[in-house]
Amino acid sequence: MEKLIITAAICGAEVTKANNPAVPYTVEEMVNEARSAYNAGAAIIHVHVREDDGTPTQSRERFRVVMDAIRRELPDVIMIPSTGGATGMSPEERLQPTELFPEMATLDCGTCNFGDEIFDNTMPTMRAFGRRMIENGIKPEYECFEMGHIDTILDMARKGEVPGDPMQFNFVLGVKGCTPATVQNLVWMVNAIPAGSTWTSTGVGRAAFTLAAPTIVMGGNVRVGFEDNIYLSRGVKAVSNGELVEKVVRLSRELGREIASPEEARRILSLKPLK
Ligand code: KMH
Ligand code: ZN
Repeated sequence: MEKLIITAAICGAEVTKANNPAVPYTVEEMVNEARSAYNAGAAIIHVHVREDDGTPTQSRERFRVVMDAIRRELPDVIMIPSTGGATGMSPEERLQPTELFPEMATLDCGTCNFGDEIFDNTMPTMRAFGRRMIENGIKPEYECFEMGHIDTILDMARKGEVPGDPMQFNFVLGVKGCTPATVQNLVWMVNAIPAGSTWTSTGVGRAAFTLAAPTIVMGGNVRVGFEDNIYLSRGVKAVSNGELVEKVVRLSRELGREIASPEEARRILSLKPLK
């Protein structure tokens, strides 16, 4: 089995300092949180950006400033900027980070409920995102919130509308209104992707670690971070993203699986090596 790739989703678009004061907004806070996650064992940072007051934004310039600052501090880390942004943003707004030619970016695989909101990903939107990623040489991380999202994206890959083999999936389970974070659902989703694909699971809320454990054993990769969960354990808020990553590292080592460095993660994900 390959080593475990850990992704830290350090801030997301929805969670606020009112939920957990450690949620980063400013460039300096983003860098500090990225560093804490990296030092704990994360090879990948999933990047959302905020204005200094916490308002979610997809501004290309804000992404440039934040990603450059993280890059200066962590020269080899893999960054996956979000093209999901926050619910209600337009496709054009959401696409801005792809203008920075990141090595990867998220591509959300269908419309779904998202708590009280609707996360809108129509077929034309997804085709536009796929075209952009093909043109700009960006490897998508296919975010699947629902079981049907897998079929949708596999059909698009067959038609050449999104980048194909080898595909990297992220099964984001436990969003209110979407596929629940159960082991049965995870197994179903893993069985639905083509051989040779890589995959990550993200357990939202209290499922953060109960989904991580089976994922580690099954050979998948794990995402944790404030975007998905602000608690280290029941009733105990995490003081940093690093603390959440450390817990995954502990679980993985107990289960006999070592942690991938960014260089190892690049090989596992079929990304170009840095040098
Ligand atoms: N904030 C969610 C509505 C992504 O990064 O691609 C969508 C999201 C997915 O976070
Ligand atoms: Zn995200």
